[in-house]
Amino acid sequence: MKERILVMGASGMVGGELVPALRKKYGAENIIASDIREESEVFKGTGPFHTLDALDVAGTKTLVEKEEVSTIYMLAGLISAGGEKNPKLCWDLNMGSLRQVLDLAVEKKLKVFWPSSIAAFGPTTPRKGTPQKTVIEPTTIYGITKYAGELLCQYYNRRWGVDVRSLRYPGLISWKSEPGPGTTEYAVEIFYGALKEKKYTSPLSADTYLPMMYMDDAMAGTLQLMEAPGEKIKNRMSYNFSAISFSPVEIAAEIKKHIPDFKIDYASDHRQAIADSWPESIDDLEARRDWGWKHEYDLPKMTEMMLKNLREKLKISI
Ligand code: AKB
Repeated sequence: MKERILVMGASGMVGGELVPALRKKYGAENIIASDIREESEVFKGTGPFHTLDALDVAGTKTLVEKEEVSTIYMLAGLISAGGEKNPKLCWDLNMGSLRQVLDLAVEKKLKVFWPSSIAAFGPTTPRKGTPQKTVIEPTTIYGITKYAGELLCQYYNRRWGVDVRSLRYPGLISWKSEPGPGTTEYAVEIFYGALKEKKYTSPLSADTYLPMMYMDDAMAGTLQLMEAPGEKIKNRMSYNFSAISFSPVEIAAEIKKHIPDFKIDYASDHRQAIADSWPESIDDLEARRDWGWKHEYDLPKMTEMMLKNLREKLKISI
């Protein structure tokens, strides 16, 4: 059967990479992007786009029927720092959009991808090499929606056989779209600071380690998960998904190898407490074992790619 894919919440950082990757793989006309926001400049004009509120149950159903959609990637939602500013909206949007997509998946036999996050973990989780199954007591509203959402995915799979698949994304590092209001996003902002002003003030302390991944790896892993035969997907909550782990001082040192006069200073803000509640590194053995996940980008390779691509995008020659 021909894949017809709807990407909801497509104008954010993940959609900016996922939509072009899916269009390349399955043909532009088969990938329908939607968002309540404007169409992302990254993929504008490269295929179908519809303005859609991810909470609009009737509108989503009409679009799915009209476009004969077989798979939904549900990316809409508020992330950590943005969620703390508006906890009610974070809960309503993150849970409501997932729930309506899962209900539609039951009715229309759709396949679903939904991203969870390392934010599902909390301060009582072991912080180094966090295992797949462990204590999970998130303290941010975003993390609470992620853990509740994981359980909801598993419930819909067990109860109605919905083919829903999920990854616990670490901090994703991408040059194509602007970063959203998150915590790991400092590791994207730092490149803009380095190239535009040769300086950056980190909102996290020098030694705050967090799990991170270059976006090309994240997209490769996401497509690999979605294409894996159903019997290989042993986990219907969300897979631990990991590549690298570094601190602000380490990424700054890596950037300095390319821009020797780059300077970093530190002024921890509200994001520090969020980061301190999350793991430093993740054990993703089950993803590697079940469906063959492996990453390609380490810190030096990711830094090189970010600087090269952002220099071209921002037309900066340093
Ligand atoms: C955030 O920092 O809020 C996100 C995430 C790790 O889910 N990037």
